[in-house]
Amino acid sequence: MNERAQASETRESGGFRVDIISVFPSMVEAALAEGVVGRARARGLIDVRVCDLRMFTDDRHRVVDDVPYGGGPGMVMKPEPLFRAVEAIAAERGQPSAVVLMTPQGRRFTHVEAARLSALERLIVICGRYEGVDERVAEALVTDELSIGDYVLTGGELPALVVVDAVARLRPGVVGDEASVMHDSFVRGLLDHPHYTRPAVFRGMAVPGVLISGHHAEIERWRRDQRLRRTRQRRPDLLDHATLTSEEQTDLEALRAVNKESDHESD
Ligand code: 9D3
Repeated sequence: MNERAQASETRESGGFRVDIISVFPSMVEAALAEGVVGRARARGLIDVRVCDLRMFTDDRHRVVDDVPYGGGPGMVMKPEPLFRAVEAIAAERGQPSAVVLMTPQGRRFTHVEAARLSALERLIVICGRYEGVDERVAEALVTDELSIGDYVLTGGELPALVVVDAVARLRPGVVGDEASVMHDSFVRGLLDHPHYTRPAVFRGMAVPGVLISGHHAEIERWRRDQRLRRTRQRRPDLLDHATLTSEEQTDLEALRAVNKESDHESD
Protein backbone atom coordinates (compact mmCIF):
# COMPACT_ATOMS: atom_id res chain seq x y z
CA MET A 1 0.00 0.00 0.00
CA ASN A 2 1.35 3.49 -0.87
CA GLU A 3 1.66 6.27 1.72
CA ARG A 4 -1.39 8.15 0.55
CA ALA A 5 -3.62 5.06 0.70
CA GLN A 6 -2.18 4.30 4.15
CA ALA A 7 -2.89 7.84 5.34
CA SER A 8 -6.38 7.77 3.89
CA GLU A 9 -7.10 4.41 5.48
CA THR A 10 -5.96 5.68 8.86
CA ARG A 11 -8.10 8.78 8.51
CA GLU A 12 -11.12 6.87 7.28
CA SER A 13 -11.28 3.77 9.45
CA GLY A 14 -8.62 3.91 12.14
CA GLY A 15 -7.10 1.04 10.17
CA PHE A 16 -9.86 -1.34 11.26
CA ARG A 17 -12.04 -3.07 8.70
CA VAL A 18 -14.57 -5.82 9.18
CA ASP A 19 -16.54 -7.64 6.50
CA ILE A 20 -19.46 -9.76 7.64
CA ILE A 21 -20.72 -12.45 5.25
CA SER A 22 -24.37 -13.42 5.70
CA VAL A 23 -27.49 -14.67 3.93
CA PHE A 24 -29.46 -12.07 5.94
CA PRO A 25 -27.45 -8.91 5.21
CA SER A 26 -30.28 -6.49 6.01
CA MET A 27 -30.69 -7.99 9.48
CA VAL A 28 -26.99 -7.48 10.19
CA GLU A 29 -26.87 -4.01 8.61
CA ALA A 30 -29.88 -2.84 10.67
CA ALA A 31 -28.10 -3.60 13.96
CA LEU A 32 -24.82 -2.01 12.82
CA ALA A 33 -26.55 1.26 11.92
CA GLU A 34 -27.52 2.00 15.53
CA GLY A 35 -25.86 3.07 18.76
CA VAL A 36 -22.16 3.32 19.52
CA VAL A 37 -21.15 1.14 16.54
CA GLY A 38 -23.40 3.07 14.14
CA ARG A 39 -21.87 6.35 15.31
CA ALA A 40 -18.30 5.00 15.06
CA ARG A 41 -19.02 3.94 11.47
CA ALA A 42 -20.53 7.32 10.63
CA ARG A 43 -17.46 9.03 12.09
CA GLY A 44 -15.15 6.78 10.07
CA LEU A 45 -13.51 5.23 13.14
CA ILE A 46 -14.30 1.70 11.96
CA ASP A 47 -15.16 0.40 8.51
CA VAL A 48 -17.74 -2.39 8.83
CA ARG A 49 -19.43 -3.79 5.74
CA VAL A 50 -22.00 -6.48 5.24
CA CYS A 51 -21.66 -8.85 2.32
CA ASP A 52 -24.66 -10.74 0.90
CA LEU A 53 -23.49 -14.33 0.36
CA ARG A 54 -26.02 -14.78 -2.46
CA MET A 55 -24.02 -12.29 -4.56
CA PHE A 56 -21.44 -15.06 -4.89
CA THR A 57 -23.75 -17.74 -6.26
CA ASP A 58 -23.84 -18.42 -10.01
CA ASP A 59 -27.24 -20.08 -10.47
CA ARG A 60 -30.61 -18.51 -11.21
CA HIS A 61 -31.99 -19.39 -7.77
CA ARG A 62 -28.92 -18.12 -5.90
CA VAL A 63 -28.66 -21.33 -3.87
CA VAL A 64 -26.22 -21.26 -0.92
CA ASP A 65 -27.07 -24.63 0.70
CA ASP A 66 -27.29 -28.29 -0.26
CA VAL A 67 -28.13 -31.68 1.26
CA PRO A 68 -25.50 -33.30 3.52
CA TYR A 69 -23.29 -36.11 2.18
CA GLY A 70 -24.06 -39.19 4.24
CA GLY A 71 -27.66 -38.14 4.75
CA GLY A 72 -29.36 -36.73 7.81
CA PRO A 73 -31.59 -33.77 8.55
CA GLY A 74 -31.10 -30.16 7.47
CA MET A 75 -28.92 -28.47 4.91
CA VAL A 76 -25.22 -27.54 4.71
CA MET A 77 -23.76 -24.27 3.42
CA LYS A 78 -22.05 -24.90 0.07
CA PRO A 79 -18.33 -24.12 -0.10
CA GLU A 80 -18.21 -22.27 -3.46
CA PRO A 81 -20.08 -19.06 -2.49
CA LEU A 82 -18.12 -18.76 0.78
CA PHE A 83 -14.72 -19.25 -0.92
CA ARG A 84 -15.66 -16.74 -3.64
CA ALA A 85 -16.92 -14.20 -1.12
CA VAL A 86 -13.77 -14.38 1.05
CA GLU A 87 -11.51 -14.23 -2.04
CA ALA A 88 -13.40 -11.23 -3.45
CA ILE A 89 -13.21 -9.36 -0.13
CA ALA A 90 -9.49 -10.18 0.19
CA ALA A 91 -8.87 -8.88 -3.35
CA GLU A 92 -10.78 -5.64 -2.76
CA ARG A 93 -9.88 -4.89 0.83
CA GLY A 94 -6.57 -6.64 1.42
CA GLN A 95 -5.62 -9.98 2.96
CA PRO A 96 -7.63 -10.50 6.18
CA SER A 97 -5.71 -10.96 9.47
CA ALA A 98 -8.40 -13.41 10.59
CA VAL A 99 -11.37 -15.19 9.03
CA VAL A 100 -13.80 -15.91 11.84
CA LEU A 101 -16.58 -18.48 11.54
CA MET A 102 -19.47 -18.18 13.98
CA THR A 103 -20.46 -21.75 14.89
CA PRO A 104 -21.74 -23.65 17.95
CA GLN A 105 -18.56 -25.80 17.59
CA GLY A 106 -16.29 -22.79 18.15
CA ARG A 107 -14.23 -21.76 21.18
CA ARG A 108 -16.11 -19.56 23.58
CA PHE A 109 -15.93 -15.85 22.74
CA THR A 110 -14.73 -13.93 25.81
CA HIS A 111 -13.19 -10.54 26.60
CA VAL A 112 -9.75 -12.06 25.98
CA GLU A 113 -10.81 -13.03 22.43
CA ALA A 114 -12.35 -9.59 21.89
CA ALA A 115 -9.09 -7.92 22.92
CA ARG A 116 -7.08 -10.16 20.62
CA LEU A 117 -9.32 -9.47 17.60
CA SER A 118 -9.40 -5.72 18.32
CA ALA A 119 -5.63 -5.59 17.78
CA LEU A 120 -6.01 -6.91 14.19
CA GLU A 121 -6.52 -4.72 11.12
CA ARG A 122 -8.87 -6.64 8.86
CA LEU A 123 -11.44 -9.22 9.87
CA ILE A 124 -13.85 -11.31 7.89
CA VAL A 125 -16.70 -12.80 9.90
CA ILE A 126 -18.80 -15.60 8.39
CA CYS A 127 -22.29 -16.17 9.78
CA GLY A 128 -23.18 -19.85 9.69
CA ARG A 129 -26.78 -20.87 8.91
CA TYR A 130 -28.62 -24.19 8.49
CA GLU A 131 -26.83 -27.20 10.07
CA GLY A 132 -23.44 -25.61 9.43
CA VAL A 133 -20.85 -24.95 6.73
CA ASP A 134 -19.04 -27.52 4.57
CA GLU A 135 -16.03 -28.62 6.63
CA ARG A 136 -13.61 -27.59 3.85
CA VAL A 137 -14.55 -23.97 4.60
CA ALA A 138 -13.53 -24.43 8.23
CA GLU A 139 -10.32 -26.22 7.22
CA ALA A 140 -9.05 -24.08 4.34
CA LEU A 141 -10.58 -20.62 4.80
CA VAL A 142 -11.28 -20.05 8.46
CA THR A 143 -8.64 -19.11 11.06
CA ASP A 144 -10.92 -18.96 14.13
CA GLU A 145 -14.16 -20.73 15.00
CA LEU A 146 -16.11 -18.92 17.71
CA SER A 147 -19.31 -19.55 19.69
CA ILE A 148 -20.89 -16.97 21.99
CA GLY A 149 -22.16 -19.44 24.58
CA ASP A 150 -23.97 -22.66 25.35
CA TYR A 151 -27.46 -22.02 23.96
CA VAL A 152 -28.90 -22.86 20.58
CA LEU A 153 -29.59 -20.01 18.16
CA THR A 154 -30.91 -20.17 14.61
CA GLY A 155 -27.74 -18.87 12.96
CA GLY A 156 -24.49 -16.95 13.26
CA GLU A 157 -25.81 -13.43 12.55
CA LEU A 158 -26.54 -12.43 16.15
CA PRO A 159 -23.25 -14.00 17.33
CA ALA A 160 -21.35 -12.07 14.62
CA LEU A 161 -22.98 -8.85 15.82
CA VAL A 162 -21.99 -9.70 19.39
CA VAL A 163 -18.37 -10.18 18.31
CA VAL A 164 -18.23 -7.00 16.20
CA ASP A 165 -19.86 -4.95 18.97
CA ALA A 166 -17.44 -6.20 21.65
CA VAL A 167 -14.39 -5.79 19.40
CA ALA A 168 -15.36 -2.37 17.99
CA ARG A 169 -15.77 -0.78 21.42
CA LEU A 170 -12.15 -1.68 22.23
CA ARG A 171 -10.89 0.38 19.27
CA PRO A 172 -9.56 3.85 20.14
CA GLY A 173 -12.21 6.59 20.05
CA VAL A 174 -15.25 4.31 19.58
CA VAL A 175 -16.37 4.62 23.20
CA GLY A 176 -16.10 8.26 24.31
CA ASP A 177 -14.64 7.56 27.74
CA GLU A 178 -11.53 5.35 27.44
CA ALA A 179 -11.33 5.05 31.22
CA SER A 180 -14.77 3.41 31.31
CA VAL A 181 -13.57 0.75 28.84
CA MET A 182 -10.61 -0.01 31.11
CA HIS A 183 -12.88 -0.33 34.13
CA ASP A 184 -15.33 -2.74 32.54
CA SER A 185 -16.17 -5.71 34.67
CA PHE A 186 -14.61 -8.36 32.44
CA VAL A 187 -11.41 -6.35 32.10
CA ARG A 188 -10.94 -6.09 35.85
CA GLY A 189 -12.83 -9.26 36.79
CA LEU A 190 -15.40 -7.51 38.99
CA LEU A 191 -19.07 -6.78 38.40
CA ASP A 192 -20.22 -3.17 38.44
CA HIS A 193 -21.78 -1.38 41.42
CA PRO A 194 -25.49 -0.35 41.31
CA HIS A 195 -26.42 2.86 39.49
CA TYR A 196 -29.13 5.39 40.35
CA THR A 197 -30.43 8.57 38.81
CA ARG A 198 -33.15 11.06 39.75
CA PRO A 199 -35.66 11.12 41.39
CA ALA A 200 -34.16 10.51 44.87
CA VAL A 201 -37.35 8.67 45.85
CA PHE A 202 -39.31 6.74 43.19
CA ARG A 203 -42.56 4.97 44.17
CA GLY A 204 -41.35 4.84 47.75
CA MET A 205 -37.92 3.41 46.80
CA ALA A 206 -35.12 5.67 47.99
CA VAL A 207 -31.61 6.06 46.52
CA PRO A 208 -28.97 4.96 49.08
CA GLY A 209 -28.21 7.99 51.26
CA VAL A 210 -24.44 7.79 50.80
CA LEU A 211 -24.81 8.63 47.07
CA ILE A 212 -26.65 11.85 47.91
CA SER A 213 -24.27 12.78 50.74
CA GLY A 214 -21.60 14.30 48.49
CA HIS A 215 -18.82 12.52 50.45
CA HIS A 216 -16.72 11.33 47.54
CA ALA A 217 -14.44 9.08 49.57
CA GLU A 218 -17.45 7.39 51.20
CA ILE A 219 -19.18 7.00 47.83
CA GLU A 220 -16.07 5.34 46.44
CA ARG A 221 -15.89 3.02 49.47
CA TRP A 222 -19.60 2.09 49.11
CA ARG A 223 -19.24 1.37 45.41
CA ARG A 224 -16.13 -0.75 45.95
CA ASP A 225 -17.94 -2.72 48.63
CA GLN A 226 -20.95 -3.23 46.35
CA ARG A 227 -18.74 -4.44 43.47
CA LEU A 228 -17.09 -7.00 45.70
CA ARG A 229 -20.33 -8.18 47.35
CA ARG A 230 -22.15 -8.56 44.05
CA THR A 231 -19.28 -10.40 42.40
CA ARG A 232 -18.96 -12.73 45.37
CA GLN A 233 -22.74 -13.33 45.39
CA ARG A 234 -23.46 -13.60 41.66
CA ARG A 235 -20.19 -14.53 39.94
CA PRO A 236 -17.75 -15.99 42.49
CA ASP A 237 -15.90 -17.61 39.55
CA LEU A 238 -14.72 -14.14 38.46
CA LEU A 239 -12.87 -13.55 41.73
CA ASP A 240 -10.40 -16.35 40.95
CA HIS A 241 -8.86 -14.24 38.17
CA ALA A 242 -9.78 -10.70 39.24
CA THR A 243 -7.06 -8.07 39.45
CA LEU A 244 -7.85 -6.42 42.78
CA THR A 245 -6.33 -3.30 44.30
CA SER A 246 -4.85 -3.80 47.76
CA GLU A 247 -7.93 -2.08 49.26
CA GLU A 248 -10.23 -4.47 47.40
CA GLN A 249 -8.13 -7.41 48.56
CA THR A 250 -8.48 -6.27 52.17
CA ASP A 251 -12.23 -5.66 51.82
CA LEU A 252 -12.79 -9.04 50.22
CA GLU A 253 -10.95 -10.79 53.05
CA ALA A 254 -13.10 -8.84 55.53
CA LEU A 255 -16.25 -9.93 53.67
CA ARG A 256 -15.10 -13.53 53.74
CA ALA A 257 -14.30 -13.33 57.45
CA VAL A 258 -17.79 -11.98 58.22
CA ASN A 259 -19.29 -14.79 56.16
CA LYS A 260 -17.24 -17.40 58.06
CA GLU A 261 -18.63 -16.12 61.36
CA SER A 262 -22.21 -16.45 60.14
CA ASP A 263 -21.40 -19.94 58.83
CA HIS A 264 -20.39 -20.92 62.37
CA GLU A 265 -23.59 -19.41 63.79
CA SER A 266 -25.74 -21.56 61.51
CA ASP A 267 -23.79 -24.74 62.48
C1 9D3 B 1 -30.57 -27.97 15.65
C2 9D3 B 1 -29.28 -27.97 14.92
N1 9D3 B 1 -28.20 -28.51 15.76
C3 9D3 B 1 -28.13 -29.97 15.53
C4 9D3 B 1 -27.40 -30.69 16.58
C5 9D3 B 1 -26.92 -27.90 15.45
C6 9D3 B 1 -26.97 -26.44 15.24
C7 9D3 B 1 -26.59 -25.90 14.03
C8 9D3 B 1 -26.64 -24.52 13.83
C9 9D3 B 1 -27.39 -25.57 16.26
C10 9D3 B 1 -27.44 -24.19 16.05
C11 9D3 B 1 -27.06 -23.68 14.83
C12 9D3 B 1 -27.10 -22.21 14.61
N2 9D3 B 1 -26.22 -21.49 15.53
C13 9D3 B 1 -25.13 -20.86 15.15
O1 9D3 B 1 -24.85 -20.80 13.98
C14 9D3 B 1 -24.26 -20.25 16.14
C15 9D3 B 1 -24.34 -20.21 17.56
C16 9D3 B 1 -25.27 -20.75 18.51
O2 9D3 B 1 -26.29 -21.38 18.17
N3 9D3 B 1 -25.03 -20.53 19.83
C17 9D3 B 1 -23.96 -19.85 20.30
N4 9D3 B 1 -23.06 -19.34 19.48
C18 9D3 B 1 -23.26 -19.54 18.13
S1 9D3 B 1 -22.21 -18.99 16.94
C19 9D3 B 1 -23.13 -19.59 15.71
